[in-house]
Amino acid sequence: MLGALVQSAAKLETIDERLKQCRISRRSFLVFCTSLMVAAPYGLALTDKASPEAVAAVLGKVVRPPVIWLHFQDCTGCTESLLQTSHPGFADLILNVISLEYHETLMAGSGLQAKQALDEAMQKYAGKYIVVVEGSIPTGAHGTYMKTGGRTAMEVLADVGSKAAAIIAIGSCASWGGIPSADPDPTGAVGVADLLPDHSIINIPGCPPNPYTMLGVILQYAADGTFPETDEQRRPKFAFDRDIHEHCPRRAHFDAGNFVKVYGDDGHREGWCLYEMGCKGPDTHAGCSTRHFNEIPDVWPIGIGAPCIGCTEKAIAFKVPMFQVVQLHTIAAPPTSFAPITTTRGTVSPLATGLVGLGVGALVTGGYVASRQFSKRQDDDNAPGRHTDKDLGA
Ligand code: FSX
Ligand code: SF4
Ligand code: F3S
Repeated sequence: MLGALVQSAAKLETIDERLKQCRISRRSFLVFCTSLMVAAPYGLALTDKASPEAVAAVLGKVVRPPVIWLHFQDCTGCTESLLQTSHPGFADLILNVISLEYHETLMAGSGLQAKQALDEAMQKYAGKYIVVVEGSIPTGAHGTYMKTGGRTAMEVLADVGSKAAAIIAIGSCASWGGIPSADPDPTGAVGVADLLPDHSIINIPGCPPNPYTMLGVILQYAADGTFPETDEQRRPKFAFDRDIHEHCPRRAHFDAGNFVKVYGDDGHREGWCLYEMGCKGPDTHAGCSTRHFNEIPDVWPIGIGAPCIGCTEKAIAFKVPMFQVVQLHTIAAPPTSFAPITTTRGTVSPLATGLVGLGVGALVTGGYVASRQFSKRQDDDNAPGRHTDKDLGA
């Protein structure tokens, strides 16, 4: 594969010709490739080992897949988030990478005109188009909570989905029900896979999802007709295989026991850990902590001082109360459960730690920090409203 890439890279005139045929400028394509492809494993493999030109050579072969984009019970935040990207811009995506045949929010047509556009696209590209679904599907009262063109959302999905090559469920609503499915779930909201379990479906949850996850998935599909590897919830592993907590910039504060207690307190102003404010980062798989939104550093929930609400997790988002602390299943508990410490608070001198050398020094320093935390936590545990590990079942 790599050999083929390098060979193609040597023939840049051919790539240019191809790009010209597709009406894509080489510069925008390279910017597009390098900025976007780092998101997908496919892209990672390429950008890791090959030059941008080589990446462009592969992507020069892109056959723009026809896309039909359906809206059900949603807030349009998923489309909004995608519209805010600039590397590539949404225009690049829909003009150069995919062929957007139908999108209820963006299309100029409405009513009969829109219905005709949908019918024509389904007929022309039967078996070849991708359906992107945004929003949950109401199933209560036989689906009568939502109708478009006289058909329920369930009927529209069954019809459009039946002739699709693949379906991308974008956002938590389309993935499993999202906000509309929150208790008491009056409309019986479900996700796409609940209704079409045997279809080729990839879920990109998030409320809204990170646009680069969506772009990475679409670009891989456009490049070679495959989807990235997914986990048991059909989420692409490249974006959902780690939890937020693993790469959170506030993790050092978690480990040191520095927790925000109230919004606006000194810890909050200092950027301390939001665990005690209900942050679901330790139990939430998503890439937000490393891939911020809309190319602006720190634009993601924790980056702006709000706890993660676990919007990508079916079992958490809109089910677990916002301020409830999560149990720590897979990671070390906060410092209270470190091994017993024998040093007393404040007794380890810098001179002593210097004398015993680096390795032992690290241990002692760890013990010192932990002992401080231990006594600090004991104080805190007695504070009104404090959750202890015992309360949490840890
Ligand atoms: Fe749902 Fe999309 Fe949440 Fe909104 O439209 S995933 S409510 S941010 O954006 O469907
Ligand atoms: Fe970051 Fe939340 Fe983990 Fe604290 S609990 S380190 S804020 S992910
Ligand atoms: Fe959602 Fe948490 Fe990321 S709320 S956007 S998964 S930080």
